[in-house]
Amino acid sequence: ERIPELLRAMPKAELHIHIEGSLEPELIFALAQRNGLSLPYPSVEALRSAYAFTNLQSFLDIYYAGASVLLHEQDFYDMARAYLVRAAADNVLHTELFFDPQTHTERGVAMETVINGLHRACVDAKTDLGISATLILCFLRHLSEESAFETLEQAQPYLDKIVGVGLDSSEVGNPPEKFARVFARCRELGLHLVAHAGEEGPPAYIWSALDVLKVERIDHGVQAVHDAALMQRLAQDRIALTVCPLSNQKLCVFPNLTDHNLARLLDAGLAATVNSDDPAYFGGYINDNFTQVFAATGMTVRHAYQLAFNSFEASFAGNADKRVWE
Ligand code: ES4
Ligand code: ZN
Repeated sequence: ERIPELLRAMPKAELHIHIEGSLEPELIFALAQRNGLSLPYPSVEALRSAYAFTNLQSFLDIYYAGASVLLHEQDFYDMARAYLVRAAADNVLHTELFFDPQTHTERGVAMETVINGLHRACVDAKTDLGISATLILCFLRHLSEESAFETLEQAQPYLDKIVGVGLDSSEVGNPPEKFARVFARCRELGLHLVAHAGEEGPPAYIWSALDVLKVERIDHGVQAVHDAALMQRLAQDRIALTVCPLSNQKLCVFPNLTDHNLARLLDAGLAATVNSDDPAYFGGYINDNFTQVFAATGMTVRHAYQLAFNSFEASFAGNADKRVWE
């Protein structure tokens, strides 16, 4: 009664949301119709009922298929706008949106189309929703280093519209080392760096995200509990983990939400945060992630305060925004 209300009303930052993963089935169908595309599902209900996943790859296959309805700048705007309206309703004050340009450029959609649509939604959100929103370009780790470099090249004219870069998609078999040179170049360009690591992959991938890629935050990172020295490193350096409880449950990282290790990470002094990952696919937005993981694991008001604090501390928002939040 009291804790769910606190969790909903609490100001928060969302740092791990794939904007393509916010595409609801209704919007997928509306965009398909608007763009004259036919989908391999007869209805919204049929598409939603296909959302039963056994691991990360089984989700990614359907997630990339859903994103194929995005063709025009307005499509990217409408997708981001819908998410930002929803986030504002959850008392999100600041958010950093991941986007996967290679999913679109490989289909012939221009980088300019993707970034301009998403960026315009971010600008409008500040004005009429009072929410600050920035963009993080993610490289798809199942594709080559060469493709990542080509993507960075295509994004070069728009770097003023991007706060950082990330690394996502199929983790196991695609270790951080594969992108060492791309991340070194991004670092020289002054971009912030994050990477998915330790979602399904081993603690070794978290170590190399930190020491080879030199990332500032780890996306997921829940496998860190299997390595005591890594836990100490993450706590000591206050490396944030952007944890996504419902994602972990739906992709069978933790078979049951009651098994989730979020409280254990916080109690070990790690800077964990709560995020929605792909809310249209995993059954909930950020407040659903908060209320469900708290209910399942018996977390406390102190945990809630710590998670809200961590989200702002770990954000890449500038000092101007941070002063307003104080
Ligand atoms: C993702 Cl849950 C997850 N993991 C890795 N890559 C992703 N892209 C979108 N969602
Ligand atoms: Zn993710």
